[in-house]
Amino acid sequence: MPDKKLKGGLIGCGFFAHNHLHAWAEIEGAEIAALCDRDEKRLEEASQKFGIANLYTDAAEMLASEALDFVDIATTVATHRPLVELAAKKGVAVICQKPFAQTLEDAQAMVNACKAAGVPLMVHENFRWQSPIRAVRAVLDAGKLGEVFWGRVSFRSAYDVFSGQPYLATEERFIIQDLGIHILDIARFLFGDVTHISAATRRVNTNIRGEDVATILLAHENGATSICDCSYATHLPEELFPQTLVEIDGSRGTLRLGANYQMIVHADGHTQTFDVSPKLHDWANRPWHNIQESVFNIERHWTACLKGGQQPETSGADNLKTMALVFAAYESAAANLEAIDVRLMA
Ligand code: NAD
Ligand code: 89V
Repeated sequence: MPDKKLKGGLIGCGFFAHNHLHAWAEIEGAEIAALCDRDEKRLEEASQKFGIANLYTDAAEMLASEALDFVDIATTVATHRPLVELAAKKGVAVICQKPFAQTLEDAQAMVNACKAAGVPLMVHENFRWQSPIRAVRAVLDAGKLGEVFWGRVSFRSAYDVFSGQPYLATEERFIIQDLGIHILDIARFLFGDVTHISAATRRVNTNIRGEDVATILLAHENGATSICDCSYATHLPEELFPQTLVEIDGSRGTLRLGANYQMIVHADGHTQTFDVSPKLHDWANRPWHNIQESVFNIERHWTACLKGGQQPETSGADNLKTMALVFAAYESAAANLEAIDVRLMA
């Protein structure tokens, strides 16, 4: 007999949730059985597009009426804590979009609430689930580069993210909280946890409120040093949005994940080039397909973890460490690049 499908409820049917819904429709072991959005128009649009009939404008009502195995929260950050705590109270497992929280206190409270309720909690931190980033990690795991001593994770673009996500232009904090968070998480994923961080930020685009450029230096527990740099003010001859580029130097060789998903590994005197392009799902659209594929990958991971009783890779507890980097980066930038000891935070 085939495994019973897990039943999920999606909260927040906005811009990015459509990617969640497309990906869920392809996940074998799970289905979205109900939708919730306090905006009826958005709720109706998603219902029509994805053929989901159980609709709610109130998350508490959805949780009271539906027998759900999990909720997938795709609202913006201000609503994460009340929604996560609501699901925990009902004993329902939770996926929560990034940025998980606006303060470390809120993030810790959500982790505590889910732990006390005994429900799994995963943060939808999907960039590390992009297949080019997994390919980089596989090279490291194979030990091909020897001891890694330096890395760079870089995202530089002038793509107009504000038309799809207008809130990004009006928040006091922008690039580190929205995008740098992914880049910092990739640095943790590739080079390990961090002891100290320094950052400088700048706002180039005067039409937005927050910073749109950040340069961040990380000292990792294993002695490696990395740079995370991100910009939405960088006009390149070829616009690479939303590609993350990676450089790694190790004692036996180097790795470069360059433009258009070309990965070059030079180790022990031999050079190999790999095309690590992401899969283009039927529903995906370029240039977003890299991110869209990672949504499918992280949802599949969640489904396997929930069925198998394992902790997801980007559990709430794990994400506290990424959140600590975000807050420490802002603290450092406000104090003119002062080095912050992040071990004292998470
Ligand atoms: P959005 O504003 O377009 O959509 C959010 C939706 O949530 C809205 O329709 C709103 O009405 C609804 N909502 C808000 N509070 C609610 C509540 N209490 N109950 C029910 N519905 C509620 O935002 P978006 O651009 O889709 O972003 C959502 C989240 O996804 C953000 O946290 C953003 O950072 C994140 N995001 C992640 C990625 C990624 O790759 N991981 C990409 C884009 C956006
Ligand atoms: O991934 C994100 O959170 C998006 C984008 C890639 C546009 O920054 O907001």
